[in-house]
Amino acid sequence: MTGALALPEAALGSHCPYCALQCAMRLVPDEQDPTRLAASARDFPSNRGGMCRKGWTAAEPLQSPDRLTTPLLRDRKGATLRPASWDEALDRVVAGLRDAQAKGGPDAAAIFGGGGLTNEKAYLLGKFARIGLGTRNIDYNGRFCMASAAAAGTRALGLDRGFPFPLSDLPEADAILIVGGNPAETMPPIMQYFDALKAKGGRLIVSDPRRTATAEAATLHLQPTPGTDAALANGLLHVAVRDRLIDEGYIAARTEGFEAVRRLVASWWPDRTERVTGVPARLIEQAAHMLGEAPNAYVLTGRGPEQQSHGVDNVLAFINLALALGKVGKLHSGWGTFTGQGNGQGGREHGQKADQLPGYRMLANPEHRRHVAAVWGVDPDSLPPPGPSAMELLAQCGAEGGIRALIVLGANLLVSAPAVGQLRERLESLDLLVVGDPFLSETAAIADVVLPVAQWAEEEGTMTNLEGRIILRRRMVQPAPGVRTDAEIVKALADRLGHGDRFTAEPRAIFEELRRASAGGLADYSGVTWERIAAEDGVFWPCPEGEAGTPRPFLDRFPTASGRAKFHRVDHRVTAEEPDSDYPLFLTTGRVMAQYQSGTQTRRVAALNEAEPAAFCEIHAEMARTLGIREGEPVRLTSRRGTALVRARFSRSIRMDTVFVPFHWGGEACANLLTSTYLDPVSRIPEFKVCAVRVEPAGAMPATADAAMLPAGTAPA
Ligand SMILES: Nc1nc2c(c(=O)[nH]1)N[C@H]1C(S)=C(S)[C@@H](COP(=O)(O)OP(=O)(O)OC[C@H]3O[C@@H](n4cnc5c(=O)[nH]c(N)nc54)[C@H](O)[C@@H]3O)O[C@H]1N2
Ligand SMILES: Nc1nc2c(c(=O)[nH]1)N[C@H]1C(S)=C(S)[C@@H](COP(=O)(O)OP(=O)(O)OC[C@H]3O[C@@H](n4cnc5c(=O)[nH]c(N)nc54)[C@H](O)[C@@H]3O)O[C@H]1N2
Ligand code: SF4
Ligand SMILES: [Mo]
Repeated sequence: MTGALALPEAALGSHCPYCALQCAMRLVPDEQDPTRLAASARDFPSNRGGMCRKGWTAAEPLQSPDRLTTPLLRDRKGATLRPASWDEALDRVVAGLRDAQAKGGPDAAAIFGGGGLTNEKAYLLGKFARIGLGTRNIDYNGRFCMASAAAAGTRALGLDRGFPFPLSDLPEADAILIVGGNPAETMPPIMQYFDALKAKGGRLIVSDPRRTATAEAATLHLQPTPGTDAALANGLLHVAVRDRLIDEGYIAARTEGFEAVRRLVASWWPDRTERVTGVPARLIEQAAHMLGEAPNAYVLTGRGPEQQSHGVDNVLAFINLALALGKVGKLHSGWGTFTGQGNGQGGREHGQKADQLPGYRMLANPEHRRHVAAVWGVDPDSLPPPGPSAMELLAQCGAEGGIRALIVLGANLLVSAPAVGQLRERLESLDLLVVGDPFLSETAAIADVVLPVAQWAEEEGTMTNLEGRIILRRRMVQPAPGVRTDAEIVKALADRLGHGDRFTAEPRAIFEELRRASAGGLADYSGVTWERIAAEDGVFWPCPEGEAGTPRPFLDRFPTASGRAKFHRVDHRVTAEEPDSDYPLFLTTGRVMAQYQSGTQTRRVAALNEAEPAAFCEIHAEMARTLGIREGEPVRLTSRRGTALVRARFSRSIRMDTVFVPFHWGGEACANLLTSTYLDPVSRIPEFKVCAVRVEPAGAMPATADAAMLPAGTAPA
């Protein structure tokens, strides 16, 4: 591919393929090598011309010699993958789906989607599962990501929208509390808003067990024990009540259920909160005052408190705090969550979630089923019931009477799901595993059929960013020869299954159908058109037909039955797996700036690999010394699930009882060999942020554990 191949629309630009900030950019000829394309930032209300290193290098995977350009087939288990034609591959998939359903019923076929897929593709996957396959088994990797925040937002405020305000509102506040989010590494251009806040005298408070780059930028850093977020929130609210920082007028006018919370937090005295969280009482009081005395303030949560076996409670506890201070549903104040994946927001609104139909309608609601069935032209009774969540779906793979055939589009489970050692066995025991991916990911490498899909800049569609702003992904280059879009794959499968007349692969036509299916739902997109998106720099949902869109949905009322926000009485509960004498340290996992998710894309970019070549274990230097570990040397981490090998990286600022491993690598360095499968009872999110490990010097390091960059055409270990 060369720069000359860019389509005319490339001049208008698109958005970065990675995180939910969706920085606006375009593809331009590379200055050093004009035969190649490079990414260039463009101005847009959310990123304001900013991009991070991943965005600047995002053109590289498009031009990678490593990308798949032909389907691959495995003739039998144990055989190697061989190239095949699209017809042969699709026929094999359909035969496998039919066979699985003949033996095990409709639910023996399953789909696993992704929060990086466009709205159109998320919609299509949900529709294909329900009326193409008739299975209830569909869920997606957003379950690993946004599920706790989504459940908490819905329960407390009546709506699940990551930031219910535009980013540009942030600096207008006087204080911001970030709980377990590290935007300095995960969404760097957002830092300009926090910098602007501080420049005008506002305060930034960060709660994170590590002294992250974000914590470095804060006015005040609280360093809680992993898994104690609800206790910290209750302690902060205790001080706010005691010192009369709460807004009784607001509580009376706009909320319900405060008295039970007031009684609960009465016993969360600062010294008790200090004993549970490890955060000094003095800092708890200081933080409560900074936030409570600010006329306007935001409380923002990230994956830290959310990816826990009580992630929903943690978020609800922080929403309680924001509500009691009178800070939600008014201009320049609020609660928000940093949505993660590129389309983490839209991907959870249009039906690839186990219990949902498009427009945030629910499969369990007869009224909702009728509406969507009418758009699809099917009998509402023919729609399957809600299915199991991601981890529960995966647990059924290959099990007796369970799932026999699984299609994965937009996820790399063998790096990103918890307890991957055990998961690998389950995926290998399927009759048919199909993976659609631009690259041979770790999961694709064990599939029976691998389908080469087009990349972001080769397709069009809409995405919904972390602000709830619906934006346009433009096609900027011709697809590489041999690849197909996910929508084309779904359409081809539907054709072969005899349902072709109900499906199209044309993104714009899918969007028109999505508009109708979502009309009247919570996530109403019926007033959104591609022309409006282009003309207005995006449109905020909900946007019913004929309306302007909703940048700030809670200003007048909350979309709950009573119109009021709801407090929830949530107490601290200990984490599912506390350290003990065999596994004495907390392991927490997360991200580094230069790598994205399972690394399928960013581990193929030279500059990113140079910056962050391999996984590591961040450990306090004092703790390392007592364990006989030397800086940069290999260490073995062991949990009840397995063992991982990475290099030690010393820190003087992480908690002594906690180590951190980023999860972007597979093989022996995969953090998810260690993590547990405990789930939150409501959101069913896995507890990625807390488990117990032992850390020891490992002696020699196998070469494979350091092999971050994958040479062309190789399957990762
Ligand atoms: N560079 C980069 N950027 C990304 C991504 C990426 O892979 N790479 N992924 C995108 C996606 S999908 C997501 S979901 C977002 C995630 O964005 P973030 O939520 O900002 O990222 P994480 O690193 O997962 O976790 C945030 C912080 O939680 C802290 N933490 C760990 N345990 C606890 C705890 O018990 N309590 C508290 N309060 N904090 C804790 C960790 O130390 C970590 O610094 O990033 C998006 N952006
Ligand atoms: N230990 C630990 N594990 C975690 C987390 C953590 O903090 N700690 N975070 C969790 C979170 S928040 C998330 S979001 C998940 C993400 O985990 P994954 O779902 O594994 O993330 P990605 O690497 O984005 O996987 C997307 C895959 O789809 C491919 N792909 C990209 N675009 C397309 C497309 O348009 N179509 C198709 N078919 N494929 C495409 C990519 O090449 C890649 O292989 O990881 C979770 N796992
Ligand atoms: S990865 Fe996120 S922050 Fe970085 S350029 Fe892309 S959209 Fe922007
Ligand atoms: Mo995520």
